[in-house]
Amino acid sequence: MKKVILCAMLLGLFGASAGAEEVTLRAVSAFAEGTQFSKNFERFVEKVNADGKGVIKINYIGGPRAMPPFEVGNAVRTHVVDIANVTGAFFTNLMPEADAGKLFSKSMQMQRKDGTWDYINQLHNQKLNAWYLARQFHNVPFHIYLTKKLDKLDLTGLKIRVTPVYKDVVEALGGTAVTTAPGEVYTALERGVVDGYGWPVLGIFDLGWDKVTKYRLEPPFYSVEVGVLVNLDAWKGLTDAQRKVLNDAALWLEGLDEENVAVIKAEIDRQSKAGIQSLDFGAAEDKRFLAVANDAAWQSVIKRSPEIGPKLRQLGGN
Ligand code: 173
Repeated sequence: MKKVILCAMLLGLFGASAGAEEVTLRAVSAFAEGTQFSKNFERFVEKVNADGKGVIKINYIGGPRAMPPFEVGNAVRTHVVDIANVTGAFFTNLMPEADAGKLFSKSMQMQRKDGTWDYINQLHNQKLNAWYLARQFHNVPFHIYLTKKLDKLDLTGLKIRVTPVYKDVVEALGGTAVTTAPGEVYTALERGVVDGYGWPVLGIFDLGWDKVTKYRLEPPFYSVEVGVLVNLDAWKGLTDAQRKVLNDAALWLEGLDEENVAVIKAEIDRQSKAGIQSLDFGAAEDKRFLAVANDAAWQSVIKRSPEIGPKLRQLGGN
């Protein structure tokens, strides 16, 4: 009996001290360190490490030098890492609906209020074994950039570098889609393997693409989605105090999206100073482009996921 009590006491003590211990999460980013779509995540890591002293710590391993970007989603799923900064377009192989985030341009404050985040989080729980902690860049659109001038809104005969974000719209406009990770875009352009590429309005200077880019096709379309995903087992293993540090920092991170309006203005200016011309075929063609982009994307999501796709569309994607 004494032994049992002693054991229970020891276990109890051990349990208590384990719960009070600082936990360390291993993190990676699908985007290069210090570049546009890693920057705010890196600020988030700093904030967690400052606010979470003695409670929770993030050990940031790095970007694509540490792990190929298209493997990051699977690394979260299988708990090779605990937390990651990654866009859904990089793991549609595991979760066909993952790139639908680009069709939700509502603020995250709204998405958390109206049930959108909740539904998207559940999908990540079920399909990727991940907790959808935060979503960044809802107010940053994409463009197609070109090395050649077009005389009409038609990509026939052109090869365009894509990810699942742009594949459907590029094909709907007659282009040939060539999938590459961001790290291969420069070489593909330089060697003429592609005549253009899809990318957000921000970030083309980070990897030197401005040197091989001549035109930015209008209009801007969709909405960047870069999520912060936590392996679901890791998430469930955290204490309330540890989760609170992450949640508070996640809301703060989402709030950083307010900076994007000014950042976009400055970046467009920088692009034109770098000699990149805006290619615009007028209001009617812009409207047609957006309709084609929107329809092609939803059709593709619904085709890949016939049950969930329509539900996502109903949730107020565009
Ligand atoms: O690689 C990409 O073009 C891509 O899909 C993406 C998604 C979000 C942010 C930046 C790039």
